[in-house]
Order: sequence, then structure tokens, then C-alpha cells
Amino acid sequence: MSKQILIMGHKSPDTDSICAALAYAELKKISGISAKAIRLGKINKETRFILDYFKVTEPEFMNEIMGSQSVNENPDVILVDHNERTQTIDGIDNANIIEVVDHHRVVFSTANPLYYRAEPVGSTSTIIAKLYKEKNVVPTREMAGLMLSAILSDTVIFKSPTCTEEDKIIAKELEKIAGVSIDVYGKDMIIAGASIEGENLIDVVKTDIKLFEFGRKKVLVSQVTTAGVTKLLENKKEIQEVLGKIIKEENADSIVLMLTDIVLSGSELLFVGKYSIDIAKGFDTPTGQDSVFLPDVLSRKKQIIPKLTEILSEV
Ligand SMILES: [Mn+2]
Repeated sequence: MSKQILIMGHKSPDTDSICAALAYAELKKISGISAKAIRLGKINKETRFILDYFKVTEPEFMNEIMGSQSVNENPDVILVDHNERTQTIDGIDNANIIEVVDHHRVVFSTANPLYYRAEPVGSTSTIIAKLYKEKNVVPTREMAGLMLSAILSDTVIFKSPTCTEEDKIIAKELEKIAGVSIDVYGKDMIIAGASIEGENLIDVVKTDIKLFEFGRKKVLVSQVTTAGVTKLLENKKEIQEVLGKIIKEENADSIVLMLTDIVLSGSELLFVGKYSIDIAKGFDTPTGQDSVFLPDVLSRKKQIIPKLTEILSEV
């Protein structure tokens, strides 16, 4: 009997990491290969919504692969949605990596030959969906729903600059099988993921935060993707207090929070800290307001950082 293959995404799993692993394990099983999906961390809110919606059980948790008596007993593993050792399971050297399916830069080397599938598309699940087609297997409604969700999540419903034409075509095909509407379901999914109900605000702001140095000025820029910026702003005072705390914790001068609303297609910017008056002015915040909504601003890298560089060089 052949060993059961373990299929896993990265640590701190996002939707793509979980859904790609589940959908690929299913395809292997259909092909007569024993396989099961594994997760290396807690399921996030968005993924929880998806699994509940399509009534799919979450993958089994595993945090380490223990060494075995002989190399022959080492488990066979497939890595999806990652290929960096720092992002994978502890004890990876006690496993045989037999295959990788990924859409990130490649920083990987192995002792043994393996199957390696890398494509610069918006999500790993796009590639998994292509593998189904190549094997002439139509995914179940559940697996189509999972793969569609992962594409919508990784590409922020096709709005991310990482989204390709192929992601859109595959998503449309999966939409039919899954029996959902991309527009309606996608927004519900993002709202579920962005819900901060019952969650620690500090954790929400710190999920996607980066520190930038503009000369000697240290500015944190955090991005929170949501479909309900208006609702989030009901807690503006609380958010500002949290931003103040984070500045201290991270030893920064200022913080800019981008509340990116995918429905309104723009970002509300909040500023707290030392240079906040200048930053607010630089982003054309009306006098007397402590935040501003910028239509069509979705990218921190392409739209916020260059502007901050300009503003802070003059302060
Ligand atoms: Mn991904």
C-alpha cells in the first residue's frame, strides 16, 4: 500500500493555502492516490465563512513532522501556495517533498527531483483548477466553491494588480459549478473576513502592517481590506487609540491606516502620531477632519508610499 500524501499550505494560513490544499487532496483521491490536506495554523475568519458556506470540514492540524527510524518511513508531502522553508512545517527535513504547486517567487532547492508547478497567476487555486481540467475532472460544487473563494480572496475580487485574465476566466467557470454569484458571494466573503466583531483591534491593524523609513522618520502603514468602511468608522475613536498604542509598541513616529473598501473602490486614511498633520494635509484632508476617503486608492505600494515619500521629504 502506498503512503498517504500530506498536502499543506503555509503557516498562518490564508484562504488560498487552505482551499488549494483541500481541493488538491480531493483531486489526488479521485485519481486513486491516497492524500489528505493538512493545515499549519488557525483557520482565519474569511476561511471559516467559506468552509461553513460549502459545508467542508477544515483540514487536520499538524505543527511538526517528527523524524522516523528510516528514510523510507518519512511521509510524502506536497507544498501548495508556498515554497520557502521559513513558511513551511517544522521538521520538513523529515519529509519527502514530492511536489510543489505555487504562485510565489521560487527560493527553493531539494536533494531529490520533484514535480514543480509554478505560474505567476493570482492564486494557487487557479493552478489547482487547471490541474483538474488537465485531468478531465470536473470539481464537485464544494471544491469549485473553495477554489473560487481562494481566487476571489487572493485577487481581492479581481482588483489586485496580481490578478490575471486567466484567474478571471477560471473563476467564471468555477462560479457556474459552485452555483454562487461572484459579486454577491465575494462581497459576503470579504465582509465576513473583515468583520472585527469579537476581535482584538490591535490584531486587526497588525495583520498587514509594515514599517517604512523616510530618512529618519519611521512611519507604520497598515492596510485593512473591508467591504464596510462606514461600519468600521463607527469605531473611529477606538481605532485611533489603538493606532497610538501601536506607535509606542513598535517604536515608530507615526502611523497611517488604510481602510481599503473593495465595494467603494477606495481607501479611508487615518493618521496618528508625530507627522500626522503634515501627512493629512499632504493627502488633501479637509480642514477640521482627522481622516480622508481617497477614491481609487487601493495599493499601499503604488499609491501611498510614493506620496508619503514626497510629503515627508518636505517636513
Ligand atoms: Mn496564494
